[in-house]
Formats: sequence, C-alpha cells, structure tokens
Amino acid sequence: MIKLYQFARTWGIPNLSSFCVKIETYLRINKLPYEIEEALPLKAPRGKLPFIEDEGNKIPDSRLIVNYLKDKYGDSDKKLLSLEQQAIAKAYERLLEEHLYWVAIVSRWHYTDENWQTNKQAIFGGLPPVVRDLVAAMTRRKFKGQIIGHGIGRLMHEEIFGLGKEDIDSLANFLGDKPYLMGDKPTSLDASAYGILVNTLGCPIESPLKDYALTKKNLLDYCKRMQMEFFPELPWVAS
Ligand SMILES: N[C@@H](CCC(=O)N[C@@H](CS)C(=O)NCC(=O)O)C(=O)O
Repeated sequence: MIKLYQFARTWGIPNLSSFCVKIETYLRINKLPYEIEEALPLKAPRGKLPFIEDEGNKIPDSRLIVNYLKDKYGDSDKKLLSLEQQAIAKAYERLLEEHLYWVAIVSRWHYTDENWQTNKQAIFGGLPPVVRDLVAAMTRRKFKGQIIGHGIGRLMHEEIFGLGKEDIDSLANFLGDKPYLMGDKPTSLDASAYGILVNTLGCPIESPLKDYALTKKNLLDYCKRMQMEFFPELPWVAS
C-alpha cells in the first residue's frame, strides 16, 4: 500500500502543508488506498514533505509524486481534459505552488509574531522544549533566506499581499460558478488548489491575504465543498 509521509494533522484541516494536502486529496480523488506516516522534513529523502513510499520506491516532491501516480495507476486528468485545458491547469498549478505559496510562507513565518507562534507550535510543538526552540529558530532563519533568495522577501508586506490578492482574484474569476476548477469533475488541479486555499481560508494564520480571500464567497464555498467531499471526517471549523 502507498505510504504518505506528512506532518501530523492539526487545525482541523488535512495538513498544515499545502503540498501534503495536495497529495492526500489526489489519492482520495483517485480512490487510491494509502496509509499515513507522520513525519518531519528531517526524515524526507530531499528534506521536504510530502514524500511517498510505494513498493520500495521513495518518491519526493508533490509534482513528481503526482506524475508517478499517474504513470502507475492511470491519469484521469488526461481522460477529462483537452490539451488546451491541461495547459491551463498546469499554469494555474504553477501560480498556486510557485507564487501564492510564497505569499503564504511570508504570512506564516515572517509577518506577525502571533502567526509565527501559532505556526511554531503546530509544526514543532511535539518536540522536547529545548530542541523545539532551537530547531524552530533555525528553520525560521532558513525560511528567511529562502524568501529573500526567491525575491518576494525583499518586498514590503503590503506589496507581497497585493500580489497574493491578484492570485486570489484570478482563481475566484476562473472558478466562477463551476463546481471544480476545470469543470464538473475534480482533477489534480483541485488537489493543488484546495491544499493552498484550505491553508489560507481554513487555518488560524491571520493576514490581509486571508481577509481578502474570505471576501470571495465562491472560493470559500469551493474550499468547504472540497473538504466535505474528500475529508468528510473533518468538519469545517475555521475562518
Ligand atoms: N515542491 C515541493 C515543495 C514541498 C515543500 O516545500 N514542503 C515544505 C512543507 S510545505 C517542507 O517540507 N519544508 C521543509 C523545509 O524546507 O525545511 C513539493 O511540491 O512537494
């Protein structure tokens, strides 16, 4: 059986990592049986979660995991979407994972001290106190380096959230009143989108990004619908 390595569940959402939510949602959309192994990134083959283990293969990175699962167990996206739709879905996936994700990272790790404490407790709360503070501080420093290297960390908060709001507008306008982003059936793009959106709309990290996303009723309803359909054991509690 596929083993999914991810952070422990918290905040009443599937995972505090949008990429972990993405993979678990993908597995559920495609009805692939799996079991969860709680882990921290230290244990991951490339130092990041999620990763999966399947028949002795360890596969890192949610994009490579989805490719692997599609190759091995079938690609429902290909059956559902035209080449043009697949191209659009890929572009949105990249918007979510390579841009909006970084806005979320800033909100969690480097926006307010309150958010940082909430984030710290959720990720490192299970570690013994002395180790916890040390590992948390080191990881926070590492993320600082990453956001500066990426470039987004060189902008003012107002500018960063302004860019994030553009992504939210695009998603809300693209979703419109469709049940799923690409139409009537869920695809891997919904796994990716729900991962980021539930980590924006459904978790206790406060920011102008969250406030703005909450004004988009179709996105909020979509996110709640995805959770109800694919994680019925987790009733919506936040926002
Ligand atoms: N591109 C990777 C990103 C995975 C990723 O950034 N995971 C984060 C959690 S959301 C992580 O494990 N970070 C740990 C670290 O950088 O130390 C994917 O798609 O899986």
